[in-house]
Amino acid sequence: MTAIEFVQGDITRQSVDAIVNAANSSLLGGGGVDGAIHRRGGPEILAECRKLRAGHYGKGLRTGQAVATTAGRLDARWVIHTVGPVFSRSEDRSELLVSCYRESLRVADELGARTVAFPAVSAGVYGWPMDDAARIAVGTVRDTETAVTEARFVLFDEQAYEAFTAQLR
Ligand code: AR6
Repeated sequence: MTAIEFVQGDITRQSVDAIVNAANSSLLGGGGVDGAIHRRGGPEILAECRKLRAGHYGKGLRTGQAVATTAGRLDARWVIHTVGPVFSRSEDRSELLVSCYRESLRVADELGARTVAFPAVSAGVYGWPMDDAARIAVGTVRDTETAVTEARFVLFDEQAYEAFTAQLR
């Protein structure tokens, strides 16, 4: 059984086995959560991302996939980078967002991570409406079989926190 927790705050301040990053397919950093993780985690994370790009991920990480690196100076063992879909009104991309959470949990299981912090993937720069992002995130984690014992959603602001907690009410 995975316990689902909600926290309003900064994901880079969490003490967990793995922190999920809302990355982009370049794996080379960006704004939002991604920028914050690389800033606080330090250059070790980017160095490992560059190695991934030089190896198996030469074309980048595909949308909906996930891959782990060190967590550098963060209070975690791993960062699991996943690439959310850009929201589209004309095309239903929700299966790709479902995949981000499933794949992140699969990678967490491979690593042996038991506590995992998630941001609201795709709900910032990528434009996904928060209520729908919350529904997909919580529903997918709840319905995925995993050895992770705690999935902690870390929401940056009150609106996001409210949208996520509403899913379990
Ligand atoms: N802790 C927790 N949540 C945060 C933090 C933080 N420190 N900072 C922002 N958020 P986003 P995306 C929230 O844009 O939509 C990057 O440039 C934020 O308020 O980080 O998947 C990447 O490189 C929002 O609710 O991710 C990609 O290019 C949520 O995290 C692109 O943005 C996700 O916002 C990915 O866009």
